[in-house]
Amino acid sequence: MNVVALAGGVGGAKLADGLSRLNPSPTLTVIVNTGDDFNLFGLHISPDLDTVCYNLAGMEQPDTGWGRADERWDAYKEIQKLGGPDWFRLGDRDLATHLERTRRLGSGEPLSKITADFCRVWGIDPAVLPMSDDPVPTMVLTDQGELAFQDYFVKLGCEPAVTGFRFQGVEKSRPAPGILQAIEGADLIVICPSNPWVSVDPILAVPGIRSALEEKLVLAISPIIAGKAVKGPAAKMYQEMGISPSASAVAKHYSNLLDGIMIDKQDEKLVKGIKDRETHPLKVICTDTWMKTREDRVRLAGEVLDFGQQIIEEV
Ligand code: FO1
Repeated sequence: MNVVALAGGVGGAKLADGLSRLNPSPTLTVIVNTGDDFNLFGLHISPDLDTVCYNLAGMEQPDTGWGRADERWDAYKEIQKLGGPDWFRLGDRDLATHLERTRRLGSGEPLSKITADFCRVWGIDPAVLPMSDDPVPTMVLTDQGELAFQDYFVKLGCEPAVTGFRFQGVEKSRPAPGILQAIEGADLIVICPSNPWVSVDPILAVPGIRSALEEKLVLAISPIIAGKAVKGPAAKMYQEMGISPSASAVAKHYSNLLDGIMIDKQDEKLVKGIKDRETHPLKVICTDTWMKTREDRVRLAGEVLDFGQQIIEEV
């Protein structure tokens, strides 16, 4: 089966990892949000690309889900001593990724090519594609004004109240090479349990991606369980945007793009409402969507493919 997964952040990385470890494994392409990318110390940092890659390579930091396992923090501690910016923690091994990526970007290579080369070195089988080679930084509109994404997310700890989002330059951006072909050839599109507002919407906003997906079988996994986000500010964002956070809100968020949604068994009471809604009723599977262990990732990924297969066979 040809599968394309849309991912950003830790939840997306975990499910992408589960999909890649299935046996038999699908032919997998992971399209990753780069709206979180930013520059620090002159380095180009791509947190979601790195989180996805480190997880696929089995070398992620288990406590946080981002950054490298067995990390050392010598450079970070020295920067702290010098009074430099320490709000964004960059480990020594992780720094090597940013240094080499920045060097290659500086000599004119596209992010997609650099990512593909890194993936080869790290022994990653799936194709990992940044949503675009063009910069599309996410700006968060808040009660404290417009903030660059990492300033909102890490420096201010998602404290400001959100009023909207702007994906800067998105209208002129192009999907990275290989994205439209991968979608075209896909039997199933999986929207991973990533933050709909700031991990998935930036991908969908790149011209050509959403319309290509509309032709396809698309399943999402809700990142909201029992009204709370497994990780990060998704539920807080829904609330601040005047929407009660729930798996139903996630289903509505993706509106006519979806064919089905997987929600957590804690949200069983929402199944009927999503299945029977007047506009665009969806197929729903209720299961344990919380990925605590690597085995959970693979089990959930298997259930996602079974769900897709079931819909393919019904048509
Ligand atoms: N998230 C934090 O909350 N604090 C950090 O210091 C931090 C450092 C960091 C370094 C490298 C990296 O790839 C990711 C890092 N993240 C950090 C996570 C990241 O900024 C966010 O989780 C994503 O951008 C949201 O998906």
